[in-house]
Amino acid sequence: MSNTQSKRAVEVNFDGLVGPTHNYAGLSWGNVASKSNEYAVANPKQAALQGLAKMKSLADRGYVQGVLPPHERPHMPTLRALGYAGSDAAILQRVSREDPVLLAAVASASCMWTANAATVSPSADTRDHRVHFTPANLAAKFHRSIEPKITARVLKSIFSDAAYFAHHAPLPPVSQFGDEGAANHTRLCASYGAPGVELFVYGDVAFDDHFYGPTLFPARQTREASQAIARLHGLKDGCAVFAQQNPRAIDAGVFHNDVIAVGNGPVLFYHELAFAEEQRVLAEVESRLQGAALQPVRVSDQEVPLADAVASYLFNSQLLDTADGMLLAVPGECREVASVSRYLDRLVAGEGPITAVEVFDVKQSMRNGGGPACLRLRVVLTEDELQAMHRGVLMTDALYERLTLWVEAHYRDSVSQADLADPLLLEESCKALDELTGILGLGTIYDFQH
Ligand code: SUG
Repeated sequence: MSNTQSKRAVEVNFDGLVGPTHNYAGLSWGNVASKSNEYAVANPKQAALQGLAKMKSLADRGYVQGVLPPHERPHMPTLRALGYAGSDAAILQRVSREDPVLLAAVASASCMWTANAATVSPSADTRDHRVHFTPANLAAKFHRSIEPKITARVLKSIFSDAAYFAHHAPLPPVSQFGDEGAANHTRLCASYGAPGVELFVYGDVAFDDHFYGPTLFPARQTREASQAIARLHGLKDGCAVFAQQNPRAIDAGVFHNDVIAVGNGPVLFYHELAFAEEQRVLAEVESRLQGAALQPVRVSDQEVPLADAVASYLFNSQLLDTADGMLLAVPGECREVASVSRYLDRLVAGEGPITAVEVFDVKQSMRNGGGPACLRLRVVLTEDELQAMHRGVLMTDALYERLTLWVEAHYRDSVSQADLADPLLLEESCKALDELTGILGLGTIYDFQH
C-alpha cells in the first residue's frame, strides 16, 4: 500500500477492568484526588460494575470496545524480590506490620487506568505499516512501575500477529525516561485510517539542568521518553509533535496531559493552560495535519478555572465520533462543579464540533484520580488488523453478562487498608483472575499461573 492511500479504520477503546483489590492508599503525590481520599474504604465490586457499565454503554452505541484484565495483586513476586520470604500469608502479615505503604503499593489496582498502559501508534503513522506498542514504564510511582511486565504480556497475547503488530520493550525504568503512555499522547487525524499527527506532551527535560518545570509536584513524563517512543515506533516524517506541558498545570494537579486536554480526529479540546507554548503547538499540529483543518476547542481559565478543571476532570472525558459531530463522555463530577456544568451547556448549544455530552458514573475510579479517559487505551485498527487481533476481549452482550456475573461472584463489596493483608483476599483474587483468563481466552498471563 502506498503512503498516500488510507484504509478504513476504527478506534477501539480498551478499558481496564477494575481489580478485586481496588483501594484508596494515597499513593500518588501530585494527583489531588488520590491524596484527598487516602485511607477511605473502597468498593471494588461497585468500581468494577461502574467500569463495565461504561464499556457496555459505549458498545451499545456502536463503538468497538475492548477490555483489558486486571493484574494480580497483592503482587507477591515483588515482595519476594524485596526480601520478604516464607508463605504468602506470613509475608502479608509481616509487610503490613513493617511497611503498610509497601503493601498498599503492591496491592494497588492501578492498572485499571489503561491510558497509562502503553503508547500505541496506528499503522497509518508508521513506516512499516504495523501498529506499534510500547508499554509505559510508569517509573514515577513505585506502585505503577510493577505494571509494565504484565501489560506487555497482555498486549502481546491480544495483538500477537507480527505481520500487523510490533511490540517494544518499556523504556529504561528511571526518571530520565519516565513514560506514562497514552495519557501524554494524543493523535489527531482527518480520519482514523489516514496518516495522523502524534502529539507527545512532556513535563520535564531530564538531561537539561536549566529546564524550567513544575516546582511543587513531579512531572512524570520526560521529553527524552517521548522522543524515544517516536523513534521506536518508526513514525513517518512530520508525524510527531513534541510539546511541553504547562508547569503551572502540573503544580495544580494535572499529573498527566489527559487531565487537561483530549483530542480525536481533527478536534483538540483543551484548557488554555494546558501547554507551555499554546500557539506554537497549535501551529505545528495544524501545519502537519493532512486532509483536514485542526479544530481547536479552547477553554479559557475565566470560563473554567484550572482548579475546577482538575476537580471535575472535564478534560478527562472521552471524545467520540458520532454521525453528527462529537460526543463528550464526561464523569458525573462535571455536573457537580458549577462553572463546568454551565460550560458544558454552552458547549453543546454552540456551533462547535462537540455536539453532545453524556455523563458516566465512574466515581470509584475518580476518587483515585481516574476519569473516563484514564480508564481506556485507544488502539486505532484497520479492518484487517481488527480481524487479526484476539477478539475474545471485545465487548459483546454475552461478554458483558459473563463479566458481570464474574464480578458479582468474586469481588468484595468493600476493601480497607487493613484488608490488604488478608491472605484470603489474595486467594480470592488469584482464583478470580485465573477464571478471567479463561473467559477472555488470554492464556497464562499472570505470574501465579507460570
Ligand atoms: O497514576 N492513581 C493513578 C491515576 C491515573 C490516572 N490516569 C490518567 N490520568 N491517565 C495515578 O496517579 C492512585 C492510587 C492510590 O492512591 O491508591 C493512583 O495510582
